[in-house]
Amino acid sequence: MNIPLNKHETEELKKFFDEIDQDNNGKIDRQELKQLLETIWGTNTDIDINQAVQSTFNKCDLNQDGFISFDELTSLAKSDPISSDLTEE
Ligand SMILES: [Ca+2]
Ligand SMILES: [Ca+2]
Repeated sequence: MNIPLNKHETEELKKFFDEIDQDNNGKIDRQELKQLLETIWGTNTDIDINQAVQSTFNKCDLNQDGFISFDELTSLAKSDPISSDLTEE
């Protein structure tokens, strides 16, 4: 599946990306993703956040440089409903 996001979806995704990208360097690192998940799930959760971070990176970090770029997040949003779940927070 390769459906282009419409303008609205791209803007929403960009906002979401900017929220995660706390140091505004244009890419999401593991620490930033971890903080996001801790914000969503809290620290008193049965979910293994480190594991979730790892599996998210396995899925998102297409060029495996250790960061998730906006392009990579966009690709994920097009192919995997998990990120639209997150944006519905
Ligand atoms: Ca960053
Ligand atoms: Ca990457």
